[in-house]
Amino acid sequence: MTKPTNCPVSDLDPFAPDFLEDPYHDALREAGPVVWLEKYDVCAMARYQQVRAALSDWETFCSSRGVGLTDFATEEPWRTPSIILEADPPLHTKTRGVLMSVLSKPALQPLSDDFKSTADKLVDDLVVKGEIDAVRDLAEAFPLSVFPDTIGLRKDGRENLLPYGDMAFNAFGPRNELFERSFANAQRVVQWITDQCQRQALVPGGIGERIYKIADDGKITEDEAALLVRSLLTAGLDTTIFGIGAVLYCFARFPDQWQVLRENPKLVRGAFEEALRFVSPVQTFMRTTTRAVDVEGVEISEGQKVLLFLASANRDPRQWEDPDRFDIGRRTLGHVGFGHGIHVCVGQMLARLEAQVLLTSLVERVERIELTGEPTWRLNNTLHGVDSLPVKLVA
Ligand code: OVP
Repeated sequence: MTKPTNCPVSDLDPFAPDFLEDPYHDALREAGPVVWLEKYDVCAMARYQQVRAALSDWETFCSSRGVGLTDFATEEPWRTPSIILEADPPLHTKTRGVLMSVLSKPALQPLSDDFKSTADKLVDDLVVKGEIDAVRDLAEAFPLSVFPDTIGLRKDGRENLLPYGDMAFNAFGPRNELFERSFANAQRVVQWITDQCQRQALVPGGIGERIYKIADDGKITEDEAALLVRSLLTAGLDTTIFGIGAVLYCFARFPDQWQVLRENPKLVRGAFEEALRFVSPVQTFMRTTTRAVDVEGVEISEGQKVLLFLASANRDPRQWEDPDRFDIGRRTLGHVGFGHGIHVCVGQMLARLEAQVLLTSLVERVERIELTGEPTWRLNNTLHGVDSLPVKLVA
């Protein structure tokens, strides 16, 4: 692909380690509404308004050619494309409807009491321990103890879930060192995931079984049911772990905000949304243009990959007042941490349920979350979040 005329050029590598550690990209955002990344021959947008507009216009900025660097029209994807993430209407409309029906707020409501008692027990034990790693012990432990059962996965082999998520999110980026490292055991991990998506592998009573029942009703095929279960296993765990990690990181770093929440526990919902805006666990997604399109005077040609910086848009001072401040009382409506438009996160109700339940258990029991060491970041070509977060929970 060739650079559009009058488009500023950047030699930044958004998939290099230093960039991935600090992905809010003032430089990229301020360079212009569209920036050409010469390292990858892609257009980038990092301003709120353009990111949101591109996500809204799925007819021009399509997903069916992949939402990573690989252009499915000309290159082989690493796996059968997702029939929801990497699809456009009308296929997307059908598959989205299926996942909506099993992931809507009313559909998930029956899970909340169970989730709450699991969270209460987890937090009770951690408060006794006092000094913990909030990533391992909370952000990972809680989703791992509720999500696989919610889907209906068997107990053995679950250690493959996180490596698979890491692979899938790295695969949206270039074949750099991060990518290669996460694909070390690819064959074994992919095989396990593929096997768990089959009807006979799923435990009755879970969301997986419900998707297959929708196939029985004739709305989708059995093969499509398997691919939709695969979508849940790909997108449902790492993202939530990074999201919960984000909110715990924010409270450890900004203890005054924890006191605000302690005084008004109703703010748990707003707190999670603000952490998603502030940290943006999913940093980037791409689209491919289906036609030539003018964006703020820059003519982008057909078939062009466009990299959208969700993290940067969520810190755009054109949109947010004092964007680098974590403020749980802020109006977060319109943040693009879950994306926007027809592909906006279909699992957001489940993510919110998990995060809010866990935060509620914490706020009921923990007076202070004290940082006891420097957090470390886990690097991934798409995801951004804490890898370790040493804290002391003070009852
Ligand atoms: C964040 C997402 C991410 C990765 C994979 C899939 C969805 C999928 O559908 O497989 S959404």
